[in-house]
Amino acid sequence: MKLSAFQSYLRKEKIDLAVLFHPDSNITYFTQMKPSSAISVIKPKGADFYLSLLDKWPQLRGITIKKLTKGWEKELSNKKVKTVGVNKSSLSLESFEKLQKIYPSAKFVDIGEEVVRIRELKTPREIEYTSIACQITSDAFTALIKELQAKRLKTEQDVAFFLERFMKSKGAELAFPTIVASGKNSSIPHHPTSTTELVPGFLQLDFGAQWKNYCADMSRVLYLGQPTEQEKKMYSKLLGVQERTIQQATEGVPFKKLDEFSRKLLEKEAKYFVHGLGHGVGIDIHEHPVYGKKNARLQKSQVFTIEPGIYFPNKYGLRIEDTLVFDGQARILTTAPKDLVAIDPYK
Ligand SMILES: [Mn+2]
Repeated sequence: MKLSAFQSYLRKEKIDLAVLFHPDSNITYFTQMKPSSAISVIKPKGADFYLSLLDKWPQLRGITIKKLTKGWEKELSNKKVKTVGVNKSSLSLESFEKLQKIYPSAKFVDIGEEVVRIRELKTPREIEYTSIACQITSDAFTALIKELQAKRLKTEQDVAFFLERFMKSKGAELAFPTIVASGKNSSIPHHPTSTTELVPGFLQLDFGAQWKNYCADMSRVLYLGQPTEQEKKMYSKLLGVQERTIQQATEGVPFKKLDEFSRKLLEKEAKYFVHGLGHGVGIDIHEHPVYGKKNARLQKSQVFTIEPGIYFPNKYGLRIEDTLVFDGQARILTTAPKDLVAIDPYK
């Protein structure tokens, strides 16, 4: 993607080269592939990406692909190099110690923060890939409703398999392990999908497709059986909070403000909102913008989620989540309907 933007940063900061080790999603960002193993050496001019023979080598402008051999340390070794960029948040101590031997005169600086800043603003192509991932995710949800109405699914795992099979059959990968939580299980935000039979009550879903390495993230809620008035009220309150928070997503608004706004609207239920309002989405399911960070503001070309949730211990939980892009206004990419659908009768 924006390799040249990163290279101008290296020039400006007088960094001789930056070395990235697999696994590091920045390698996927620059190569648009997921290698089995890789070392990337990016210089102010040019870049060498060492890949193994296990993967198909991509053809990339401005990047020379070389074979990753056992002798890579020798090949890279250079006593003259003065400044080496590394990604602190992903580099292992083992790899770092190797780098110290390869570049004995170098000082090491973190370039991770800069790549994060570059990745935070998506190109039109990245937005296109994310939109496709979100469309497949939304379509899977619509198909699921029909499948549940036909009573073909018995367990949480059945539901997860249905969604995953649907998304994969469209050529997508999964952005993260699908969460399906039936009844009381929904009170745990990250409930591990199990072989538990579906029970009457709320059915919480949190899932996403991945299209050409770009993730979608969506949460929806269904109801098996007939919801009580109280349950309906709680659902529509949360949906109102989610929609009104999206309306506040205007240019330059601090993400912290959006988070506070949604908590205010939740009133006495705010204490059951046990996680942040959302996160950036891209190659990583969680990336920048990070809402808790000071000065994190909504900008054009960011892709992000809005996902308020409330979790009543031992009763049930609800979370409604969309992936959005900001292009002057907040546009919802996960277009699946949000009105509560009750699937009845359901035992
Ligand atoms: Mn999310």
